[in-house]
Amino acid sequence: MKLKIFVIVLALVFVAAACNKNQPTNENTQDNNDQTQVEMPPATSSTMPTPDEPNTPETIVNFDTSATISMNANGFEPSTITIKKGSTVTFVNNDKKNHWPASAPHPIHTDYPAFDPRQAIAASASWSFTFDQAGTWKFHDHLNPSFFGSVTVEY
Ligand SMILES: [Cu+2]
Repeated sequence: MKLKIFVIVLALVFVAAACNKNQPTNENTQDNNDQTQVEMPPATSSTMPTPDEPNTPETIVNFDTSATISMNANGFEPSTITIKKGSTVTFVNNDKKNHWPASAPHPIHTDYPAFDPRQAIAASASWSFTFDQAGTWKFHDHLNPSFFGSVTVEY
């Protein structure tokens, strides 16, 4: 009988020891959490391709070009153009009269408010505007709205 009691006591000691071992095991779990945090940088590195994606549009923006639209007695020439986003269009007044290129609609120019020199362009003078918003922007001559055209801005 004493042996059985001794064995039971031993068993209890082992159980207690096992419980003590569980605490270090919990610490190991915390270590595993640390390892999980260490695994975060690889997750961040897997996010690396995402910064590469914005680089693609940036590269397209670097296709920055310029275009010229002549303003003469017959209107705009060319009256319709397509450009890359970020391109600059120069409106050159080749007429003897003033001209005033501006965004639709006349007379408030609210489609693309910045697309408006807010003053007439004198003969032989010019006005440049950089289109940084994609879309098709209709424009007209504010001094002669029967002259009109459009600028299509692509990404
Ligand atoms: Cu107008």
